Amino acid sequence: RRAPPSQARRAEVVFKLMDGYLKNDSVSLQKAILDHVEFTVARSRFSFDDFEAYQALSHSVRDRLIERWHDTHQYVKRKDPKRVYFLSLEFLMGRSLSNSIINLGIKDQCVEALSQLGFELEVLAEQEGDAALGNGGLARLSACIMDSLATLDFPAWGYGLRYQYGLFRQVILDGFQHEQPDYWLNFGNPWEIERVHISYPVKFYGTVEEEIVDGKKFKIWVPGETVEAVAYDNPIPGYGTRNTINLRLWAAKPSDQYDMESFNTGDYINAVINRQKAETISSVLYPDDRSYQGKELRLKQQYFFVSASLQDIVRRFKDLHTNFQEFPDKVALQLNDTHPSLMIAELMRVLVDEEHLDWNEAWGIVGKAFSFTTHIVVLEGLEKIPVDLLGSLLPRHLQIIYDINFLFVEDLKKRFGSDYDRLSRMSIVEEGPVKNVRMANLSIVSSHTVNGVSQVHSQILKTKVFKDFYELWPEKFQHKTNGVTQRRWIVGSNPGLCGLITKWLGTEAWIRNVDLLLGLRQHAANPELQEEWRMIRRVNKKRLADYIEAMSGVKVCIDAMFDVQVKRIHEYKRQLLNVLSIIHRYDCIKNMKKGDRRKVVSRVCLIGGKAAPGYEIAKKIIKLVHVVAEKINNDPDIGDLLKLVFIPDYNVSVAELVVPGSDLSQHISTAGHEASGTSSMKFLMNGCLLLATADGSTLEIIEEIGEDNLFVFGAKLHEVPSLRDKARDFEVPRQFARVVRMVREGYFGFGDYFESLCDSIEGNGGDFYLLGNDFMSYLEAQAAADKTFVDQERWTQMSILSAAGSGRFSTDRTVGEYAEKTWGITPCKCP
Ligand code: CJB
Repeated sequence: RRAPPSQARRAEVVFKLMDGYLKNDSVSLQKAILDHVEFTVARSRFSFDDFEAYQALSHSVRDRLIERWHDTHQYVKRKDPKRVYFLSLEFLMGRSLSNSIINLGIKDQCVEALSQLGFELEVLAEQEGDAALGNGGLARLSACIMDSLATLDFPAWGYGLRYQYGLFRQVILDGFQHEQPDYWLNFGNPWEIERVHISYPVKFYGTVEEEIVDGKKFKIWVPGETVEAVAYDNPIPGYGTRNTINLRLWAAKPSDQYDMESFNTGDYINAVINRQKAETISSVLYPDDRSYQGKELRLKQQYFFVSASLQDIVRRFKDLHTNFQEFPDKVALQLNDTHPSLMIAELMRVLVDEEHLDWNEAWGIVGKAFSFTTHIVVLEGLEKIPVDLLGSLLPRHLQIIYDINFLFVEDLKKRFGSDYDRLSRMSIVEEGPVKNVRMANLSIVSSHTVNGVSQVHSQILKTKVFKDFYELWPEKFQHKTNGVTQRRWIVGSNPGLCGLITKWLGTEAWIRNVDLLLGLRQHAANPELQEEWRMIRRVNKKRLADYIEAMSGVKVCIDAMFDVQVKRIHEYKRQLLNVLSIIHRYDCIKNMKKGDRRKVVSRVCLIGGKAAPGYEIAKKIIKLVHVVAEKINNDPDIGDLLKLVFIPDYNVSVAELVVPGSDLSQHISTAGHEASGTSSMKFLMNGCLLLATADGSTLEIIEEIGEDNLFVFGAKLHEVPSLRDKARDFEVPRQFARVVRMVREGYFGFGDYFESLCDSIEGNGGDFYLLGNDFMSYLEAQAAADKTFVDQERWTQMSILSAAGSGRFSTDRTVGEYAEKTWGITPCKCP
């Protein structure tokens, strides 16, 4: 056999053949598209439809991403800086085509290349389905963070799971939510690269045994089942830089490793079928964003993700290093909530059982590597794993967690003596009828930093949820206010506003340096800017109105105020408060003298969001929106004064249409319940005014743009506990009692069905979320919004000031803070 050519010889050949990088002029792009039509999509160059054109364009764009992605990897590998690994079980990426084209800076060329072939970029972009591998805020935040990490040139990786079924499709039948599977890979996914050669075995079940190596005892885990994790890579391009980072998602495949026995039993067909079951591990995303406790499959998903990611990270580390003491100098492991927190026990297992480090040495490394972000505000929301379940699926990990806890509690005893209440609150293992591992406690004990996702959330963590831990380790606690990326949420989804901002700031630099948006403040009262601003907003409203009509059949007038609440349906987010106020508005209009109606500000109320499949109350809220909408929209007496429309199947790409077209958006959670909230930031960037409670990141928005520039209402955080205590004696306002009665008594039909919903806000000891209490101040805020809307100059000025003040809420700022204060990483820009 001939010897393979040396690297240098191969490079020589490649360079001789290569004509530089792929070109980005429109002719080169056109040729690339046609080649992909013919050879990738396997259709004739002379005849292909929109979907095939989308596929070919996506592959052409992907080729360009891959070049940059390779270069970034090679460069970062050579430089070997400390890298951050962002570990999240959920990424809500949405569509990739437009975002990639924008970040590569090739939009105009693509438009031109396509137009000569008879296609429109916007139409092709619509062909793409959403990658909805996440539930809500936490998952979308992960996606925005990836965009900022790439744009700011940070050496970073994202790790997640490649679910075959993303978040369910919401179908509304007769006003009720039904869940349909989202088999998003049906038509292929041009944005991922399958890496069949990058795969790792992941073990489950089995027993723990001892082995002796060089006279020392070590534990070894003998697994009962092994599945294979295969990597799927998703290049994430930065904007205005060549840096393109990787989001590696794992898919489960059957393993060949321990299969012989099952195939030798003679039942070949069943053996094949059983093997195939391995794939179920990564098959479906859990659709409830708050509770999956005690589910074996969920725990399997978590460990599958953790084990594969850590094997990959350790392999990369060992490529260049032999001494594990250097691990924390090269690796920052970011836990996005507790979902990946099993990695703590896994890293201990790898270091102690496989690498044969001392426990203390290993524990020192773990403590320097991990940082932990929690997105939960209330103690009851924290994740727990039943000890029995953990012990059967991951016997060695349970031992390790017990050992970590033993040493931790021993330390606590030295410090707090016999304060057993405190010890039992802080213990990683919760005693009780069902013993649980408290994943947040494990994460805090093992991480060097812990943070909340807004200022007030971080404060609540210190004073309530993790008070004991804060008293023990005040230096561990940090705060990092969330953000969103302006690349997707202005440049991509609101090109009109993007152009206008660039024109008035005289530069595009704000797309990378979003603080420059502050420059808009000085022009906020300028009538010329105001006029242009309103025109852009009108075009966006028209686009949204067309969508509403196409989807619901309801014609809406774009002169009306578009008033929007889109987010997951939760009692604490109080969509019910919104519906009740809409009923009140309807009732008031009905009871008005005809002449007075001229003063009514027309509203189009839009509500959208998914309810977790098992969340009955949330599903009833969706039905209520529908019955109320049915009544109002078909009342000839009301006409354009009020419309209510439910936006079905709310997702990232629907948000891209809704956000730029909204006048007013509502963020009305009971104070103390929204950790941060990020959709408010997208609306803010787009110049939509906020109607909000003083909760989560809204408090910081108020600080930034001033209370005069949004509509704030409702109980304050410090008032909530005493209001709850007094709830039984609280006399609800008659307006509130009246609208609840209308629902209860069947004014909109389905009275019986809504009884439990009404009880949740009126029953004995009910109204935990204080709807009755906040109702009047909510109506006042609504009235203030109406009054301001009539004064379009004032409204537009507030709108401009909102966008101008939104820079602080970019993930560029968030990520910069994490890099400096938590991860200890610096940019590594690929030349
Ligand atoms: N959040 O989306 C989720 N899922 C959870 O399981 C817990 C919290 C949300 O995370 C967002 C990102 O930090 C926050 O903005 C939001 O307030 C929180 O509810």
